[in-house]
Amino acid sequence: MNEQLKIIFDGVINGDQKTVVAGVQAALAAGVDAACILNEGMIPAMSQVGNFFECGEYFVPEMLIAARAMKSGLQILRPALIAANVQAIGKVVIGTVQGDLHDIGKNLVAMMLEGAGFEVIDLGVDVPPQKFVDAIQQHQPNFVGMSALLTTTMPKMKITMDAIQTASLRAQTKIMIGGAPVTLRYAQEIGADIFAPDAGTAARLAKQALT
Ligand code: B1M
Repeated sequence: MNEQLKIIFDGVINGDQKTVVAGVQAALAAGVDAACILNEGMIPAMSQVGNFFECGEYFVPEMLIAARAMKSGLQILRPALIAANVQAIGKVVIGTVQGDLHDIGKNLVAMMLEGAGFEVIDLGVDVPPQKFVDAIQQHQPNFVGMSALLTTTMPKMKITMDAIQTASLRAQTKIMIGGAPVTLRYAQEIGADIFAPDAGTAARLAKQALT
């Protein structure tokens, strides 16, 4: 990895927003390819952050500041990526299910997915089943991600899946679910394709499921 990419890589891992922004600006000014900055500097850094989180070396605050640094860097990089016509590796529609206002975990998952190279359409919180259906029709995502933090809102995952099925959209999109009360067993019970216990795993499994 060249010195400029290493600065960006370390900046994301350390959650150092200023270093990442300055690093991306410097790399672009030096003529480093935007896709290379993304694919060889920023995405591997965010994937390392995910690994640290999965193995308990990083906790939520470290992941949040790393994701914020990544987002700031992406803002600088985005115009260059668009100009270079760099395609996202896939598209995800994500939201917290109806009746549920918790979004910290869902936002982390969205940021990790973005960090992994996905285009993320975030529907926010308290998302009714029909809004997921409409978003699938509009955006044609590879995945739909649902988050729930309350045992009382978990059943909305199944209701949303049923609405997706009724709209004949189930075959074209994989469904990933997660959130503190959600388990692999529940995911299997309702027929979701992917369960992820944390944001790092969510990004890793989403990437795996594309291949
Ligand atoms: Co609420 N809340 N809350 N709350 N809240 C919990 C969840 C609770 C466990 C607290 C408790 O009683 N011990 C409890 C639920 C109990 C239950 O259902 N059995 C609870 C309750 C009861 C409530 C209210 C009903 C309280 C009330 O008003 N009486 C109310 C409900 C409001 C509503 O949603 N309708 C309520 C409100 C709130 C606040 C608004 C105050 C606030 C939310 C702020 C916000 O999100 N913007 C809040 C908070 C902060 C919490 C706790 C303290 C923290 C949740 C959190 O952000 N965790 C929580 C207690 C706790 O967890 N210790 C609690 C950090 C976050 C990073 O983790 O969301 O699990 P998490 O996300 C992880 C994974 O689960 C996974 O990846 C993330 C990162 O690793 N993941 C996914 C999440 N979504 C995923 C999706 C995926 C894949 C992985 O694929 C798509």
